[in-house]
Amino acid sequence: YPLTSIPDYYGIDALLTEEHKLIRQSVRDWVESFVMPNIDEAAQNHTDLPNLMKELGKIGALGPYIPEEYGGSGLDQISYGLIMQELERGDSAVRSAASVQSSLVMFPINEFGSEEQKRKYLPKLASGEMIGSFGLTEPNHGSDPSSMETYFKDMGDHYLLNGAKMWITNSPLCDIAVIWAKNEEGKVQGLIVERGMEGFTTPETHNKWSLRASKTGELVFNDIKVPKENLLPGVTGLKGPLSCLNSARYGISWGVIGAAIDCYCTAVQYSKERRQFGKPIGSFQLQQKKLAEFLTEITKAQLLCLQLGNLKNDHKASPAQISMAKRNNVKMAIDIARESRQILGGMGIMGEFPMMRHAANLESVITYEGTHDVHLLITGLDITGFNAF
Ligand code: TGC
Ligand code: FAD
Repeated sequence: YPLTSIPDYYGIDALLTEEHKLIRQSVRDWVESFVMPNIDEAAQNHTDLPNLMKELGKIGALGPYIPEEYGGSGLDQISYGLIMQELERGDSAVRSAASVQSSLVMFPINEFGSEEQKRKYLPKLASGEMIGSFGLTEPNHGSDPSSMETYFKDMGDHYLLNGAKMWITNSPLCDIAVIWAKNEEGKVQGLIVERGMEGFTTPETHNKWSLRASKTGELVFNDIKVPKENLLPGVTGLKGPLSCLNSARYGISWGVIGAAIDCYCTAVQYSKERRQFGKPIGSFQLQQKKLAEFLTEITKAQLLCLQLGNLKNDHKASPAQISMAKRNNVKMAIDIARESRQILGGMGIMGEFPMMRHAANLESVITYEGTHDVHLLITGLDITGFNAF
């Protein structure tokens, strides 16, 4: 479909700067040339795109808001959002790779790391030379991370780390993992675990029907001796990992608009070309209802993200506001992926079209970074003051 058909129904582009539009265009061009021609095969074969992290590094998609002195680009939050949107138009796996590296690995090192940690890790993470993963979720504790069991003990000249993390994006590929564990007082702290440390393994999770172009696995810590300089000194408590989630959830809110746009544009074009009963199917009211609702929901999601980005640029976005955007926009995108597939009839189940892939990916996206229901409860708490967890 022609790129000019990408919806901007409320003229939101007028609210972007020239720099925003240039950044969006450069990521869009890269997605068109690198992701779109290869993604169906990668997803069908359950393989990741070759050299994905280095390619993302080359286009400046890793840690775009990290200061330039540490290898980032010092960009604003709307630029970050636009990058995520374009990446997820290609595939949620590509946005996931950039989300984890940027918001879950570079963000905590930049916010809570020592000067030595920032200089050691951030430039290599920004270029994609080093791959990071983020370990919060455990086999027995997903929505309730404060009950985590992974712990470390102070052994004098090092920490001794034991436990396991599950469902970890890029764990089988990672060079380092920012992981969250309890100290001897039961307080959550962050540690940087490096591949090669004795007792550290990263088994892959096989047979996913979702995010098939992304690697997922475990992080297993068996009596690992972690050097003391690998503790993140700047934060104690669950607010450490949850602040990272604020950044990643914000990026997802933008990202999923990209997946929805890809499905919408495909459905519009198909509905104009496919003829039944002697007419284009786009001339039938029932198909028009679907398309009209898609455009309405995409437009609402775009406005939500743009204002959330403004709030974030001013450091005024509350976790509950971010939660609302994550929940609303992921639901919007998964609904559009499922409904738009129907517009394509039987063709909609084929790999030549993106709907099934996006719909399957979005089943993970609606679950990770806080499930849809957890985000509902966060809004419920914000409204009423009553904790319903
Ligand atoms: P609660 O008692 O409410 O809070 C504990 C402490 O944390 C503070 N806090 C936050 N701080 C910053 N940002 C937030 N969003 C925060 N939410 C809470 C809070 O102020 C408190 O601080 P303090 O100083 O008083 O101690 O915590 P709770 O145990 O009741 O849990 C709350 C709940 C359920 C909302 C939270 O734990 C939650 O969000 N659960 C969902 C877990 C989740 O999202 N996991 C994501 C794992 S990472 C992932 O999925 C990556 S996928 C990436 C990809 O591939 O793209
Ligand atoms: P559970 O917490 O067991 O929830 C099961 C169901 O119960 C859900 O529907 C949930 O909404 C509901 N529920 C739970 N508590 C309540 C309640 N109080 N009230 C009402 N309903 C409730 N984690 C990481 O740390 N790092 C990663 O990189 C990462 N990548 C991931 C990649 C993929 C592909 C996937 C699928 C997950 C990833 N995750 C990652 C884990 C993800 O964050 C968790 O799956 C998610 O937080 C939910 O946890 P859970 O799967 O244990 O579900």
